[in-house]
Amino acid sequence: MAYDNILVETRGRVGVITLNRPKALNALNAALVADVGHALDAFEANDDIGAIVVTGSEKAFAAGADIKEMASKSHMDVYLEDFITRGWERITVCRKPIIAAVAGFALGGGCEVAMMCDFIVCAENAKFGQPEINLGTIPGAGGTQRLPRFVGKSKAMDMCLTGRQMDAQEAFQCGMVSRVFPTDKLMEETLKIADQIAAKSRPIAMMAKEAVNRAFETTLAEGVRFERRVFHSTFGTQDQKEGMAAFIEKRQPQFKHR
Ligand code: DAK
Repeated sequence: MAYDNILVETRGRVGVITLNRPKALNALNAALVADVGHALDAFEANDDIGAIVVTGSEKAFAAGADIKEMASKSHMDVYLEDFITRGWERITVCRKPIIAAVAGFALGGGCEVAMMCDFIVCAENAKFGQPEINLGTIPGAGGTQRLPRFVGKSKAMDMCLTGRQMDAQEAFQCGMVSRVFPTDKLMEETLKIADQIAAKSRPIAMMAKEAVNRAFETTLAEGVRFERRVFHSTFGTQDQKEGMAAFIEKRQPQFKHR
């Protein structure tokens, strides 16, 4: 299917969504967010897809929600229509592993979308920020909640209160991103990571993702109990039998994704 605001392609077992509103630095309007949701639904339904990458252009992952779309709305407009809430958190309920590959600006809603993914890798030219305070508002898609979980309270406060941008090196040092690549190698390197993940057992990768994400939503004791139950359940899969047999027989596993 063709979309107006994103490009969608399949690279082996990896689904790639490229945000594509170049004239607006990929500002996230309602139509773009709906396109992303639709593409994610399709990748989730496709058994041949084991991992998903969300990326933008070399200049911008996304420069935030579309300011021109929201500037004139009143409080009653945004409250009554539950402004742009629908669709925005679609990434967070994606069950397959999803990587944000960020080059250029990831600001406001752009930074929030990246943080909704399972992890972020970035190019050397990446810039992260929550500049909403400069517009007289605050982050609205999880920035005040996910940023402290990524980088800790001090830096999250610094970012949300000053609206400043953080470069790739700082993002790497504080744990915002897991890896930094030369800008022209970002997609090549991200696809290698996504390929690696997509080659694992799909249900087991989904379980691992669910377990890590649980760490951010519960106590340590509950999280460890959850992990234990999921760990036990992996022994009910064909892929655990295959994975361990392959190790013992000194060969590569042939996962059946069951
Ligand atoms: N919205 C609309 N258009 C944007 C845009 C944005 N966020 N960012 C850039 N553009 C447009 C510019 O207006 C310009 O268009 P023309 O004037 O040429 O028509 C074009 O993109 C190129 O931008 P610049 O000329 O400004 O390019 P520069 O390289 O000089 O500067 C920049 C790049 C990224 C530093 C600058 O464009 C900038 O500061 N952009 C705004 C960044 C920002 O403030 N982002 C936060 C927006 S607020 C929610 C969900 C999400 C949100 C809230 C609620 N719910 C679910 C409830 C999110 C809110 C936000 O993200």
